[in-house]
Amino acid sequence: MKRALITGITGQDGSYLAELLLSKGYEVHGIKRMASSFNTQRIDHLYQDPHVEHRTLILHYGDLTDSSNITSIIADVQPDELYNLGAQSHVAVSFKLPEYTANVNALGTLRLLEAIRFLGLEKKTRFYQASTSELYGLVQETPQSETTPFYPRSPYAIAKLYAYWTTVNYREAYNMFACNGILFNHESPRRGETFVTRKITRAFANITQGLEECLYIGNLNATRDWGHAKDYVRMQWMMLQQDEPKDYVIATGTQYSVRDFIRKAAAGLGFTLEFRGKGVEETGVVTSITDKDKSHAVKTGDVLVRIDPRYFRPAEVETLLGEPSKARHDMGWVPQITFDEMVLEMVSHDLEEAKRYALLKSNGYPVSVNRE
Ligand code: NDP
Ligand code: GDR
Repeated sequence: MKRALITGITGQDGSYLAELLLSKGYEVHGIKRMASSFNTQRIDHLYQDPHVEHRTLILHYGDLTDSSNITSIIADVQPDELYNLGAQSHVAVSFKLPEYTANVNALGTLRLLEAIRFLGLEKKTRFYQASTSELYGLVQETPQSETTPFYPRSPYAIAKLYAYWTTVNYREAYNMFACNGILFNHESPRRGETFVTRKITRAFANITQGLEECLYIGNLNATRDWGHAKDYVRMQWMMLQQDEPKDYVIATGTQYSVRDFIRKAAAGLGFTLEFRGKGVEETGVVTSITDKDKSHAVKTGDVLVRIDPRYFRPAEVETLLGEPSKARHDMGWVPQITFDEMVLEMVSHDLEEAKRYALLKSNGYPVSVNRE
């Protein structure tokens, strides 16, 4: 039985990867952070009682900022595969928390690799680093492939650049099986609520149920290459099954704007939006209702989208488009879930959630719809 250790198991990707590895018969260990309340919602369906013998999912308290903790977990687990998915992963937040972001995302990666080396596990433990299309930042060529030069544009991306090169360096210096997956944006119903896609699908679902009135958003013109997290974690596993450690771009090769995503999400909920005005005055106005049942609190003429400059970033990554042919060529990887299917899955999920909240509210229970 192979043993895997996942940092960031409580996050979007960690939860899907844990599911995948369990389905393949792995013993899965995950690092979860201490929090004042439970933060394991995404993996609760996988939870195994610690009093049961022969568990296949085991959680360890830990933090990427704590070297001794990291080293002792790796020493205990002796993993065959280590997936480093843990990070302060929000680009906008990294401008507010630059030092912490560097500590977790850059030094956290160094701590893991150094622990593997220090413990003499270089030949045993295969290492996956969650690298990112944010490394391309101010893009130097389009589409972006493994050979495109990097130009990071945020404390997040700069910290990830350090982690990227540390991974390459440990591979070259110590002959470790260490690779970078340069993943473009990937989403799902488990996406964090403050990333733009989930923010949109949640807000619109809430609006249809009368729980919110308007979506406040930043840069509508940003374009991204959005895929589905399930497809991308499959690729993370595939990379560690290769004969040689290599770095790969993982993307769909298709690009949409934030505005496109908004229109698609609206359509999934049964209304059509038209954008009017320019700059910070731009608004999204409902022009038709295609399905009255689905969108009963939405009326033609409602202004459902407004710009709020607080969501603009000090330095923006305007456009990203990936070129995943190396992954397709070497491993036969192709994404299976389309953009349209993904948006629909996200709006359907959030609509169900909004309906539950609306039911609670109508029965007098307090409901708070957090938004940032
Ligand atoms: P999430 O933000 O959903 O998950 C991040 C995980 O890291 C959570 O489990 C979080 O714990 C954990 N974490 C945060 N800080 C620490 C810390 N100090 N010590 C230990 N763990 C910590 O991210 P995703 O699942 O979306 O992404 C996974 C990885 O892939 C990240 O490294 C991200 O930067 C990278 N990435 C993501 C892409 C995407 O589009 N999703 C694209 C490219 C790269 P908690 O639950 O307690 O907050
Ligand atoms: P990103 O994802 O920064 O690409 O990082 P995010 O969804 O936060 O932003 C995508 C684009 O949308 C624009 N935008 C907004 N973003 C947020 N969060 N909130 C808004 O209100 C809003 N309005 C417009 C942003 O400016 C940006 O251009 C994600 C993270 O998962 C990283 O960890 C990962 O490395 C990259 O994807 C690839």
